[in-house]
Amino acid sequence: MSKANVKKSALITGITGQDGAYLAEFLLNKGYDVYGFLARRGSDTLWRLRYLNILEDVKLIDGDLLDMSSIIRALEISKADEVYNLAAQSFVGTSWQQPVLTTQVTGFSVVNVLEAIRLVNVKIKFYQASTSEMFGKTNETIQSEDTVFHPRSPYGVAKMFGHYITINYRESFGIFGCAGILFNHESPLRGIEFVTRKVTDAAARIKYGIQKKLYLGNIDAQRDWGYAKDYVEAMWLMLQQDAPDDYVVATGKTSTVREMCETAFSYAGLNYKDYVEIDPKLYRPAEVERLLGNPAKAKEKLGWQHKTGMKELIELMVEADLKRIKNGL
Ligand code: NDP
Ligand code: GDR
Repeated sequence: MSKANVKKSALITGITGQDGAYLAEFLLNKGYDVYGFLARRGSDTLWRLRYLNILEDVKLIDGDLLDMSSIIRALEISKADEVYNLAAQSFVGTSWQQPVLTTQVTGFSVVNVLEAIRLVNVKIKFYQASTSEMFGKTNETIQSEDTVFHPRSPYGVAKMFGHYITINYRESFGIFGCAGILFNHESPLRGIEFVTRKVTDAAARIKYGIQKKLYLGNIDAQRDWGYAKDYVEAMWLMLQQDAPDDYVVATGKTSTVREMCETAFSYAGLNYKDYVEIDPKLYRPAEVERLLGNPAKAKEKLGWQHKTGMKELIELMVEADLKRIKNGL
């Protein structure tokens, strides 16, 4: 078999998460052997892989990002050409309740993966899931790769470590490491604790009369929301370039949580003002008020562009939640 015909192998950490599941589906469709790094939990975490009907197609390897030996083992078993490091404690709110764990898992463990790559095979290409949360309290109205970071949460600070250690291993050891600075991206597979899914789930429950009110925190916060399914393609594209680099991935449009609620509830035939109440306990100790990404570099260099805007995204999420609740799930 010629080199071009050899199947590529990818290892995804965080395969049970929203992005991990969509990326696994995307890479399987590209003909990859897909390995997933699976943390041991007390309960089942495979529902997203089942939802996409790919559980049988991915190969799962037990491991935890905090245990470098398990990462080395996973690299050896998978013989990965590409590693996508998506695992993290990714909920910003929890990062104030569990700052040490968040620092270790979301931040320090990135160096575990990079060290494992350096030891096993420096030719493995590496994707790090960086985030717009690193911009935090920014003065720039639109954020790009050149915008100064000012993270506002332990999560954002931990992600900055992951970001810079990726750049450092690229500059120190020539590792093909890319950091994707992704803005918020959502889907029907989004965890229920994140605001979009909390809202779309509530709109569907209220529609079916099984919930009365929806309590939210700061609904004036603005986010640049895109569709996770679009965004995983950008991750892959970064690792297919001639040289490693870092890219902002965003839609270039921002909306308030309030506008997102309006979209979700009106799709369900409801007025959000009749149901949404503010609970001050849901305000964060330090908020990221406004995020808006400039995806020009990703467009120019990767040929990547978002396909799904906020309205279409939220509507497809409400549709999925309505269907799920109707089916008693
Ligand atoms: P999720 O929270 O849905 O998924 C996180 C994944 O990390 C889960 O598979 C989880 O496993 C796994 N994980 C957590 N701790 C460990 C550990 N110690 N060892 C191994 N695996 C672990 O996140 P998303 O899919 O939304 O995001 C993917 C990545 O992208 C994250 O790093 C996130 O911070 C980042 N990001 C996300 C954005 C978004 O808008 N979605 C935007 C920018 C960046 P388990 O299921 O067992 O808990
Ligand atoms: P974020 O997403 O913090 O941007 O991080 P989240 O959906 O949690 O919050 C977005 C904004 O909504 C405001 N908000 C609420 N948020 C939640 N979760 N619940 C509420 O009730 C509520 N009310 C208002 C928040 O204050 C915030 O301003 C996500 C995660 O996926 C990160 O891992 C990722 O890095 C960033 O997106 C980009």
